[in-house]
Amino acid sequence: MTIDLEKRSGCALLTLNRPEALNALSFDILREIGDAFDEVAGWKDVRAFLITGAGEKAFCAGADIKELRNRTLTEQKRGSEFGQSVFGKLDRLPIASIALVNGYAFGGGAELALASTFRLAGADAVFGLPEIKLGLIPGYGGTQRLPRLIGEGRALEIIMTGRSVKAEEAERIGLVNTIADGDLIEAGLAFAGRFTRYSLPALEFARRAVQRSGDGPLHEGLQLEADLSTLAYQTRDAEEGMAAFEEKRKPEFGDE
Ligand code: CO8
Repeated sequence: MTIDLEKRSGCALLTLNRPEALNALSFDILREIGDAFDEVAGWKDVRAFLITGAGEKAFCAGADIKELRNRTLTEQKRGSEFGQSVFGKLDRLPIASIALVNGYAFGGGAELALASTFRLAGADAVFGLPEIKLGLIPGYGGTQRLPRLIGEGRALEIIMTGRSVKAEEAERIGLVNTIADGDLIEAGLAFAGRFTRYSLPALEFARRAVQRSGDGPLHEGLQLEADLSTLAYQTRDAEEGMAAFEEKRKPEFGDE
């Protein structure tokens, strides 16, 4: 196995564990990541999903370049679609995911972080989509998720120059939510603690509505918002939340 999957303080924690290759995404590790996402989807007792990379140097240095060579076009296309489908599983999880980016997040590694709900950077984090330097372009979602996050102009500049983005700039342009001091896993658990006390259905509906905001026409997004806010309204948690407000007490959400 080249990943570790465990539970930590009410969260799922996945560690890419191939530090000798800077956690590069071989086909095997991608498959393991996909299986881990499926497994976590069935865990009822976790409220957020943290993803990190083993070793001091890298979150993940991208697709395994040594494996990329000598592929047929069909293999290449399937490879790209496979990586996209693995990272796409994060969107469909009932819980939010947080990429804890230590060191390099390049290529497919940056794309894994982009597919996560939130990104926390260590002070040493460096992002990049350097595929252009290999004569390639991003293939695991980077051309679609980066512009949605930071805008087309900045995304084009980063993708077409292949330049690196350090933690401070990443925070300034909205590529990461925040820079964390100290132990990144502790920081990730603390970050998760800022929302995991709320009702899981409400958190999921909010995430789904916001994630669709860049996808289509405004009127469709507004319809989805109306539908999901009505679903949230029908939960016991909404009843409890509004009752607790009136009774001037803290709500006790039961995730239903
Ligand atoms: N793939 C395979 N091995 C890697 C990768 C990688 N992406 N990155 C690092 N490694 C290996 C190195 O080969 C080296 O192994 P060895 O010791 O056996 O030579 C080991 O990890 C340590 O790396 P370095 O010695 O290079 O470490 P440095 O600190 O000198 O440099 C860097 C760190 C700057 C991160 C450097 O390793 C680097 O530039 N790596 C490549 C980054 C990159 O270009 N990533 C993008 C890859 S392409 C991609 O992600 C998407 C392609 C399109 C998808 C298509 C789908 C099929």
